[in-house]
Amino acid sequence: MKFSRCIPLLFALVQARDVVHNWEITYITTNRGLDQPPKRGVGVNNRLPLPVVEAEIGDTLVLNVYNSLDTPTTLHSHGIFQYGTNYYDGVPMVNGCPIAPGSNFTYRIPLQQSGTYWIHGHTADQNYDGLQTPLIIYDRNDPYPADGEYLFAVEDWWPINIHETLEILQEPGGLGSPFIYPPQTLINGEYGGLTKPITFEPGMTYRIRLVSMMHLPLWEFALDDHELYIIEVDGVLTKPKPVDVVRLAPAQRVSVLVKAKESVERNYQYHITVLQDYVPPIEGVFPAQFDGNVTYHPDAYTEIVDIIPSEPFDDLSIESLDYQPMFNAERSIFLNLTYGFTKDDIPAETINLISYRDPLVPTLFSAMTTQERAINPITYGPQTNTHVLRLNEEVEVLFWSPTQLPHPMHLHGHTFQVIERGYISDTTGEMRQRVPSEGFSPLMRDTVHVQQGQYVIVRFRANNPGVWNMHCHFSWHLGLGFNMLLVVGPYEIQRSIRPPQEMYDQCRIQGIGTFGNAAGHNSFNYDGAPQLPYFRAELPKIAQAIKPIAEAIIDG
Ligand SMILES: *[C@@H]1O[C@H](CO)[C@@H](O)[C@H](O)[C@H]1NC(C)=O
Ligand SMILES: *[C@@H]1O[C@H](CO)[C@@H](O)[C@H](O)[C@H]1NC(C)=O
Ligand SMILES: *[C@@H]1O[C@H](CO)[C@@H](O)[C@H](O)[C@H]1NC(C)=O
Ligand SMILES: [Cu+2]
Repeated sequence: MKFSRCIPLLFALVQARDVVHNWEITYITTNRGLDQPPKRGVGVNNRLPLPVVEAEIGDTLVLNVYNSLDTPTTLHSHGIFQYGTNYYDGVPMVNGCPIAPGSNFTYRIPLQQSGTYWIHGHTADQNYDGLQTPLIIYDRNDPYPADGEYLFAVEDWWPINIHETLEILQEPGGLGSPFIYPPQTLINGEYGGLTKPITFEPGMTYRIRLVSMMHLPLWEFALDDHELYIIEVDGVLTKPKPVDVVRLAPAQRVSVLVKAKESVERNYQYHITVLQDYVPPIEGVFPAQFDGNVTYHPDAYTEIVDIIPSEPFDDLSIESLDYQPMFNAERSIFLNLTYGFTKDDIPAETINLISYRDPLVPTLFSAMTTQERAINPITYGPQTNTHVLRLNEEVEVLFWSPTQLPHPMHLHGHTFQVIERGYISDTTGEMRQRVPSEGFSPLMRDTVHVQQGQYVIVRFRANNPGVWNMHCHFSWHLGLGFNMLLVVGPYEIQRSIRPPQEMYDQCRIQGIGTFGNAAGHNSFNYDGAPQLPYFRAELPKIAQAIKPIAEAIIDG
């Protein structure tokens, strides 16, 4: 993959087609060209990074996967609604069975949205070890045409793999810290410090796509002395919003339009800054700044600025382009985002003190096969934290983050409106920010960053029959159980969702049941289902443990 690409827009009429990728998912031992020991990563066709996937709206994305790993795998197309194709959403034991080692599976995904997405592994956090890539869906009738575009996909690469990381995080008492093996930043698959120039031609308009494939830190994009206009957030077109800087949490995407200057007298710089917010300071890692040139003319003088803007992303001041007033709150769901310790003092991430565990039967199959019991959340087991929603119900979710850790919360199969943000400690409500309730089209997105000590309210219409995950997109947190399920329209699922035979074959070869409740029974009987770990009172220990280690790294 090239560091940055300039794609002339083609206005030729092309028929909807299959965009086919043949991916053998393989282990690959690499340090990604970084000053780090190599680790065993997960790549495709013995390569990392994966190729960027490009398609047009209306195309069908065909991913022919062969699993060469010694463990199951899946691919999730993040932000793609999968309307009618819930079984291709790629969460193992939720949307179906994973792809067994040594076997094939084909995802056939009709692309009904345009914009900036990404594909990533959703089994055992394989994305943490490299299995992830941008997915760009063009629209030849895009209301924001550009003369060219550039892509910046940014990820953190850790020198130990996800299993080793989770082992450290699960040390009794929460005393382990993966920060003793600090990551490096990759931009478009290469070391961030290799920032390459991008070229601007006078008078042209460029679209810059920003994709956060990070597992932990936030980052920002700025371009000196040029105005950036946000036009897309998480695949949703917005009214143009001028900003100096764009901040992205893990799993978020933003496109900006930039108008090039009329003259070639000067060159400029763009900046990708990895923030040191809620992570310990580690020299050259958190924070880190990568500057690249914006070249108008090879001989022109490059303007170097001292101050690079930095600011939070103001979801509440941006409007979606298609007018959709605030949804109602026919149902409110309160989610306390905390962590706890099991009786053995093992840290676990929780939502309402429930730490997610896979059911024995994939939840989609439970919804399909339990008749009228499918509307009862306990059918899906106590450990999946399932809420059952009526089709087209308008739902409000309050994400409450009382700890010292923020959470980028992602909902599958839908976008939600960001309605309100505030501080948990703000008992008077003075610092509350809320969108206007009339004449405003709240920003819709699929991943919202809930900052430490804050709450965020979102609303959405549950218009997509299927089983959908809602989880934190920090890979560490997801790996420690920070996950829950929404079953939307169980009767509509029973009527309309038909997984392909290939999916049933996968279940069969792995001995996974496709009938009954979370425990595979055709009644309210949960014998054999995973049980909830018991939690003793939560203490914000993890963040405290990180601090002395971080200080030692800086001093040493
Ligand atoms: C998987 O698909 C490839 C390509 O179509 C084929 O060559 C191979 O035999 C298949 N493997 C299995 C185990 O079905
Ligand atoms: C950016 O431009 C400056 C000034 O022309 C030059 O010194 C520097 O090497 C360039 N950096 C990169 C990464 O191309
Ligand atoms: C959220 O969970 C924490 C930890 O269990 C608890 O101390 C706090 O009271 C809960 N907050 C609410 C509003 O339920
Ligand atoms: Cu989290």
